[in-house]
Amino acid sequence: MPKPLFDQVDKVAYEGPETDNSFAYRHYDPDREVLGKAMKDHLRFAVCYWHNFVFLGQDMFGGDTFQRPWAGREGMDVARAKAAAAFELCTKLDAPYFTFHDRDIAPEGDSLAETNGFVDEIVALFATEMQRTGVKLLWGTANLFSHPRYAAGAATNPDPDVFAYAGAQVKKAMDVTYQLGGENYVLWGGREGYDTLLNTDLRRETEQLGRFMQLVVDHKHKIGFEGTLLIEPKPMEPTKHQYDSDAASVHAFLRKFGLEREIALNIEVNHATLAGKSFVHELAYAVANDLLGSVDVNRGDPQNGWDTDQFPNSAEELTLAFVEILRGGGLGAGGCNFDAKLRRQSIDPHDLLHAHIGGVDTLARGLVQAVRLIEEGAVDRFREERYARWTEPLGRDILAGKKSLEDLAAWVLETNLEPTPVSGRQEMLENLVNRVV
Ligand code: XUL
Ligand code: CO
Repeated sequence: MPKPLFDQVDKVAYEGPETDNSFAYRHYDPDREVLGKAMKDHLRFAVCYWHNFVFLGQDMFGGDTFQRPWAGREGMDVARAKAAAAFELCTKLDAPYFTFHDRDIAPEGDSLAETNGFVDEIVALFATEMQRTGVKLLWGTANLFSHPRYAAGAATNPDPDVFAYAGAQVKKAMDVTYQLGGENYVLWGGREGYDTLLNTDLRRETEQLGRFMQLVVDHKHKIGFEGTLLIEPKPMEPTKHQYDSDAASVHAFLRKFGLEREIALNIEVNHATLAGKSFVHELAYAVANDLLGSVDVNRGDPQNGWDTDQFPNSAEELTLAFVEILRGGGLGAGGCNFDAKLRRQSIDPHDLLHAHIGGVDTLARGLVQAVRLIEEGAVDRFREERYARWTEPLGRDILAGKKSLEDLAAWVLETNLEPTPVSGRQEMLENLVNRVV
């Protein structure tokens, strides 16, 4: 039995908003019924492997800072120690799910065969731990961005050998995700983009990416994986421009290759803001186009423009997010994956507990407040009334394709039509939101 990493805590439990215990949930009450469903089944939150067990606090100006038993060490012993810590963190947080990249869980060997062997060993350990603890896999994914072979992209690489290698890696990552009962499989195209158009054939690279996605879809059906395939949009970083920029660009890509019924979206907060959009916009776009699969929850910092991947702490932002998610019928087989990392000075392992506790409580508050806003009904009623005239004959006929521009021109001239402006009432609606947050 390895020594516990979080030795000050046995279990984080719900103690209510008044508790002074910083290792307790104040809002996340897993079995509390919300809209006829347990809170834990709305949130389906996940602990990610990479930020918690791989990242050690380095930034572009300095090396590792975190106090971890594996700092400065590598190899399979370290991989086993990280797996033990991962299941310790999940069980202590009562997290129903975890997520990982293939290269988070085991080191690269001298050949793909050796690397796959390392992956298999840790996957077998995961299977035992999942059985023992009841923690489940929300999604798996492949890291197609860290190794130097992917510097010019994976599927979009000018060299088909790299495409082949990426294909082999994704096949393995999908196979083990399926083996572990993963509920989704995520594709984030970290280096599928360009740093300069001077060396980039954009048309060709897009075709390559489309072919790659089709191969992923084919493999899913071949192995009988029933989980959802998800693309995670992000506009840049590490590339200057990433093809999967935002929900709308991924939608256009999916339609171009006829994949819009095969692949959904994993929307990440800080990727949305990096794209100059809001999280709630990206969710609304996904919901409006039946593409919402799952979410990566985190936040950026309003003062800098990059992907800081901080733990979410704005209940207001998450309230509006949950309004969209609930409008779309909830997250289904998706969940809320904490794609978030500690700050460089938060060096104690227990900071991982504080970070997740705050994040989970913020999600819980967002959910409850969204339900309050929906149940109060005034915002939805206002929205509905705003469009009510589209259910009258003129609106209905326009949408049904029964009116040409000539018909409309004749109607306007005949009736001397002059539309009456009405207020959009933005401030009043904002006041309604402020009543619940
Ligand atoms: C990177 C990012 C990834 C994906 C999975 O910004 O969000 O960790 O979530 O590859
Ligand atoms: Co992410």
